[in-house]
Amino acid sequence: MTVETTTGTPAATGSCCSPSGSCHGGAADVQIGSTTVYEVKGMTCGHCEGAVTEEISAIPGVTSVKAVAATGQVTVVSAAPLEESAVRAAIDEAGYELVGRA
Ligand SMILES: [Cu+2]
Repeated sequence: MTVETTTGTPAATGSCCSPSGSCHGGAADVQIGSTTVYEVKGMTCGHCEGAVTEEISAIPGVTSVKAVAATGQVTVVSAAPLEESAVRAAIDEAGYELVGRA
């Protein structure tokens, strides 16, 4: 077997996002959308989580909702920052109370 000696392999130092080889200009705003954690009062079980999740999911621009009754925290991912009044209204509609941002 003949060993093919490759001198100066480009891949050794030319990593795509290495400090020297900037391919994205080091932009920090790669992640699209915003994530906000809200504190909700009154959730006690999975049903509560589901009710809150359903109402908040109905807000335009919301892409992901994760409600946790144990902590009372609801993580909302949206394409753009949400109006807190809209979130409050949705939580109120579900039958719970928005305490504020966690
Ligand atoms: Cu419940």
